[in-house]
Amino acid sequence: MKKILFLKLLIVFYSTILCAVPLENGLIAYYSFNSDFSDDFNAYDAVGYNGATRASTGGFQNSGALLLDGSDDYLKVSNISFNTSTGGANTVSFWMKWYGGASQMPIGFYLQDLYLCAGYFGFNSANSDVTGISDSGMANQWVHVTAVFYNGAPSPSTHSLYINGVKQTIQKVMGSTPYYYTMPDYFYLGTWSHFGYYFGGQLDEVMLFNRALSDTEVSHIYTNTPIPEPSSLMLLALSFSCYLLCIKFYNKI
Ligand SMILES: [Ca+2]
Ligand SMILES: [Ca+2]
Repeated sequence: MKKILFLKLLIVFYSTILCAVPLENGLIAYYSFNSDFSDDFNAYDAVGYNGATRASTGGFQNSGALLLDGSDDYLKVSNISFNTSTGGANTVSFWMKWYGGASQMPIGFYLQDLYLCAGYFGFNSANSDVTGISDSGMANQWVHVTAVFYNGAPSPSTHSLYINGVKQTIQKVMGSTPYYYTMPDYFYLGTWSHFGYYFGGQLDEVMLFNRALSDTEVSHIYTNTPIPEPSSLMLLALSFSCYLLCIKFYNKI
């Protein structure tokens, strides 16, 4: 009886720890903007330009967010490794408070980006194109965005866009035939490789993954806590050590 109770407690304890483990499979970089522009998961720290700053409140759990003026502010991250394999994909996830300005890019890579233009929001590939949705209801409020960039030209059959955790029905709503560009080894927040189209508003909890996320994973990110600080990762390591010790102890009961 004593053994069974102990085993049950052990299972509950370890299950709790495991459930607290966030989504880290394929995570490349994570920016909480809670104190600066550093990468909270890896070492791909961002550099701000032209006055890019932080809002001390706002964003996820009012923890502070990136603030861009819509005139020339942007952030750049260099020497980052995206998935460039055939059939592969990269995913970006973030909270966005867009101030409603025309023709703006919250995130851009080479000539592929997310574009707010002419009443639409979605994937752009430098051909005056948008594969996406209406931007109705998106201005001046916090909206959670997840975009899956498949390694190919933007298409409703390969790319995915989620708003507040819900997969959207995207279509080519603007422009000519989308192009495909290989993912570069950098990205921008607030513009793209050719500059301009500066985003005015706030961004928070920016996460980049080197794979396509599932619907369930996107929902998890939307509703769940952010990636833990290193201290939480240490807690996980300690819990595993505890687990091993408990097993040793259990064998002596
Ligand atoms: Ca934050
Ligand atoms: Ca500025």
